[in-house]
Amino acid sequence: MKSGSIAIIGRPSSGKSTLVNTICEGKVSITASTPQTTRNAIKGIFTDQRGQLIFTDTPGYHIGEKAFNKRLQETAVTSLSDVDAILYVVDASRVPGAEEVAIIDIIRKTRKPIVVAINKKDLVSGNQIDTCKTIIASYLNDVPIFIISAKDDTGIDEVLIELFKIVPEGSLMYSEETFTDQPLEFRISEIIREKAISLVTEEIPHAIFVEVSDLEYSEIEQSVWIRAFINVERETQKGILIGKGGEGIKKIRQRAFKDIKKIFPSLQLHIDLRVKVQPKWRQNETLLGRILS
Ligand SMILES: Nc1nc2c(ncn2[C@@H]2O[C@H](COP(=O)(O)OP(=O)(O)OP(=O)(O)O)[C@@H](O)[C@H]2O)c(=O)[nH]1
Ligand SMILES: [Mg+2]
Repeated sequence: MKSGSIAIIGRPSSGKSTLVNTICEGKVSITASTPQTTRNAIKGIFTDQRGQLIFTDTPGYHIGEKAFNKRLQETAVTSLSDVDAILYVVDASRVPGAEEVAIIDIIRKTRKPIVVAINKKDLVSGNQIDTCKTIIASYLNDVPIFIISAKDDTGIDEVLIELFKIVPEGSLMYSEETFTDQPLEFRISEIIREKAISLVTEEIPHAIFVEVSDLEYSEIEQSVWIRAFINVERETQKGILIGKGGEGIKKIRQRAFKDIKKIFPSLQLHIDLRVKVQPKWRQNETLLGRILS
């Protein structure tokens, strides 16, 4: 039996979280078309007869000087230190640039086994894939490269075969049914953030963070009661999220309700969602420490 850990790293929006969800067959990590969606190191667990692969999804590696970006970078890089292998996800639909070079430099320095997955095969031409592969291979010539679509679940079996070759013999770290180890409050807050992000554009997705303030079970009523705050940086952003006549917040609540219900299928679910303004939270080191830990 094999058992090991793998960090997934790559540029923002390359499809890391989509890939971890496809592999682990569950909603491990939220996804969005806007970059810098993932903000924490998030574990997704895959188990079959071969053994167990424990993936860490990381924030997209983005070169930036702001405190917020630096913390995300740090989370991604720190995740590389404790793993048996690194799965580097490259977006085939974008020409490799400075960020790829920076990532390649970092992962090479770890001296850990690297596997490359060039993603979004479904989006691009064969030529584009070849160009991308040639560029990546010129930097990482001794590394296996696979072409996949995380969205369509193609090419991923080959990646798993390669990863199982690399990880050591060992016993299962998690039970077979476990696909993530995230605390419940965190999972719920992330689902709500995903639904809020999907309603807004430009800078607003980055200005959102969600906190669950109450989570109460009632044995008698067989129910769970959740109160959560969607925090934004400005009054105008609050207005946009709430929407005309509360339409926006209603949509977020309905969409989040559907996903959160899957976590509590047999309980009655109550969700109380509020929007709050936390000016400049991305510059507040104490808050960042709490949110991005
Ligand atoms: N067409 C296509 N789209 C994909 C594929 N994989 C991911 N996407 C899309 O790419 C966008 C980004 O996906 P994510 O999984 O959130 O990317 P990420 O690398 O986790 O992004 P960050 O967390 O911001 O670093 C989403 O709109 C996904 O639906 C794929 O294989 N094909
Ligand atoms: Mg992500």
